Amino acid sequence: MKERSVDRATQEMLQRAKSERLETAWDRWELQQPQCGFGQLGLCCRICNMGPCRIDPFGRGPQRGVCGADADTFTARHLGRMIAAGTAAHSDHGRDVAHTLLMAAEGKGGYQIKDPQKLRRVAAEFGIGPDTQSDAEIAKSLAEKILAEFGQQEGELTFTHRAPKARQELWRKLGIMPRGIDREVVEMMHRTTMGVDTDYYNIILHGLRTALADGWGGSMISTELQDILFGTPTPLRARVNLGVLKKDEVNVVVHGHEPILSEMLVAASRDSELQQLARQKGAKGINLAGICCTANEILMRHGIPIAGNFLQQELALATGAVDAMIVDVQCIMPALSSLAQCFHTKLIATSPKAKFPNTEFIEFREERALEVAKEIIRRAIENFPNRDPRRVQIPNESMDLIAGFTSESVFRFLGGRYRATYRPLNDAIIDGRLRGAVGIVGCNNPNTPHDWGHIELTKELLKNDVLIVASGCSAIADAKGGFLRPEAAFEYAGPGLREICEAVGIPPVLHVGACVDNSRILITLAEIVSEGGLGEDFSKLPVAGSAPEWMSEKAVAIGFYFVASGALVHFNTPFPTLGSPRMHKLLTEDLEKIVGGKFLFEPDPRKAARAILAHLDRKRAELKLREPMYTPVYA
Ligand code: SF4
Ligand code: MSK
Repeated sequence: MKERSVDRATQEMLQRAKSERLETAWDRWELQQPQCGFGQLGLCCRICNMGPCRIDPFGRGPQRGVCGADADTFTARHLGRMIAAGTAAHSDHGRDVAHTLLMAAEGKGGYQIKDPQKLRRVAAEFGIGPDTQSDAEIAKSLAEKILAEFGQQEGELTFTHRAPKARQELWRKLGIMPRGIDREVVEMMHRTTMGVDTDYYNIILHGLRTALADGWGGSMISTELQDILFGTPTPLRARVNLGVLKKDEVNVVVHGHEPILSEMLVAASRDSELQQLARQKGAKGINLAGICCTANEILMRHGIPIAGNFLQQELALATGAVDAMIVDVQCIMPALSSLAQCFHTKLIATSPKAKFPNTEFIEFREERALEVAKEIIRRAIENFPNRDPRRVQIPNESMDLIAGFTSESVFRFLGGRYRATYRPLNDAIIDGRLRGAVGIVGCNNPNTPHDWGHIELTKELLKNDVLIVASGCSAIADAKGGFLRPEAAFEYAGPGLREICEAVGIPPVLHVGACVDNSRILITLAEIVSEGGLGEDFSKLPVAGSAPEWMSEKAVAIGFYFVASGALVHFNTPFPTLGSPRMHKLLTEDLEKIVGGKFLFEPDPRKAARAILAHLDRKRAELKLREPMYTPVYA
């Protein structure tokens, strides 16, 4: 099982799945081999009913679809639609949070404003004041203004004004400043339908604009409003991996993305009547744990343990110990419904946007949030006596971690308790103790050994004095690997990074949250630029991003908004665009001349680390910074 995952808990459960003939994503991936070459290269199109059309990559067959579209158009249209889908997912999440803020302001549902200071700070950016208004009045105006940004037809998204001035000017000059979130997504769908935009460059330019509407729009709205509603995270300790499931407690696993649901499940799981009911049913308590990004959300705010990342969702069920798995939206494998039926586990869907055949559905409504959450937990408790202890196998694997870093808490930590400033971070980069910083994010994918890409890339960068910020399933991989403990600085970091981690007591990998919280990385970069000494724009900074095991369309949108913001972004496997050499060159070379950022595709994490380090060193040289203090150590 080592070829499938580097994580021991996963290996153990895969062994179990094999012996009990339980099918997993890895088995289905193998059954799909060889995967469609046309699809991989982006050379199929089924946008209209004259197709599906294919282009022969060897030049012997057709080079155009029925309508005359060529490989450049095929690949650009497909990639544009991936960006639109990813942006739609993050942004629809943001819309739900804005709606919840409006309900909280109107006193409906059980939600409250947990960070009124942040509410006032963000409201001021939207021109809302004066401070004499009540929190509820401010929250109402803010929610209304933000909801209007989804349907805005002209103008600029407010959060784009957090970017450095030079970057905003560039976006305006290129015509890619996002106007309204829904508008950019709809326009991408329009442009890429049959017979509209066929210029690959023009399509990708709008792809950049659509992605910016995600990073500086939908995702940033999700993050900021969640902080206002549920509290801005502060660093805390917790545990991760399948070993957090308990033999003697009711195990409730929440999986998906929106903390509107998971926050209420946290409250319901602590309800004294339900705790008592659990004891009456023979359990010692209620153990809530998470999978994927919703796990990151409640980890950061409540220290709720994480059971695993994307590829562990089926394996959590395979422990036989999960009494209920509650899902909302995104990254939920359809296979869960049949797998749950092999055990006593109740799979409960909650969003009208995401129903699953043969699966219980309890609609989660914000108006009755706590009531619904309690009902869900009650069903899990009532299912506990149905658990067959002889079929329970929980791997004895879990790891300590510290999570909950935000642009605000990085600020406080690195600036010292009394001096809130990014100066020490900037100085560490300037004097070469830190070579730079890299955001490692994104998913798992059975096309790469599970967690291997995240862990190997992290190791290589840490030993070369690169500070890592991590989110999503990558942060969970690094947590399982032990990189989110302060001690990891002694085990893995180069001398410069170790010195900093030791002085301020932070791990060398900072967990910044869920996928939507990649917007925290954008905010942090904006703070670094405004602190001064490292150039006037993001594209000057010795920083980069990476999604070393990507799977989702959301990862494509994230990659594009970082590139549009001026960063080098590494993905392990290429986008489905290799069928067009011109598109590949645009993504990996030409974009840098246009927006300052570009893509790097490299499946080997060690080679990727070398390329990223070379990029950081090039940026340092351009800024005329000192040579890094310590000699590079390559694998
Ligand atoms: Fe074929 Fe053109 Fe229709 Fe695509 S849009 S399916 S290439 S005819
Ligand atoms: S959950 S998008 S697998 S990171 Fe956000 Fe993980 Fe990727 Fe889903």
